[in-house]
Amino acid sequence: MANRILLVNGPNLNLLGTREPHIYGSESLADVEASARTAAAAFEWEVDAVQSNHEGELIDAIHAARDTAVGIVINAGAYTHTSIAIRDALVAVGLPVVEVHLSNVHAREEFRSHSYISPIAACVIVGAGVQGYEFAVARLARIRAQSV
Ligand code: CA2
Repeated sequence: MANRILLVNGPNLNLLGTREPHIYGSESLADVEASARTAAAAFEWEVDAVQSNHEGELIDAIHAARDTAVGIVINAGAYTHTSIAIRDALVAVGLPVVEVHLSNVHAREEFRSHSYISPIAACVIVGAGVQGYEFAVARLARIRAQSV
């Protein structure tokens, strides 16, 4: 059985650590991915990590996970608030989804409080910074353990 999870990071998250540290912290995308890999290793999982600024590339990665992964951790960035296509892709693959946001989106502009992903996610984690990705991996592991 698959022992991999897909970690998806959306637009502009490649810039993590370079600007707006008061909102997103000072850690880089590489740090985020390393944290997720460390958390996943505790469950003997590996992480396939993708970051893209292009909606279609994110959708292609989600589709590919259908045959390779047991779950998806996703921070879709601003596509969270706009993309029915990413939501549909997540539903189509049928894997458990944990949605993560570094910042507390509910304490920011009103448009960030709406997510197309949250209604189809098994869990939503906001405002925990990079640690949120570790929580997300642990949550996926619990969901997985309860489903087998
Ligand atoms: O809080 C989050 O994780 C967000 O998903 C981040 C998105 C934002 O559009 C969502 O509303 C909340 C934006 C990521 C932008 O990342 C940057 C990092 C450093 C410098 C500039 C942008």
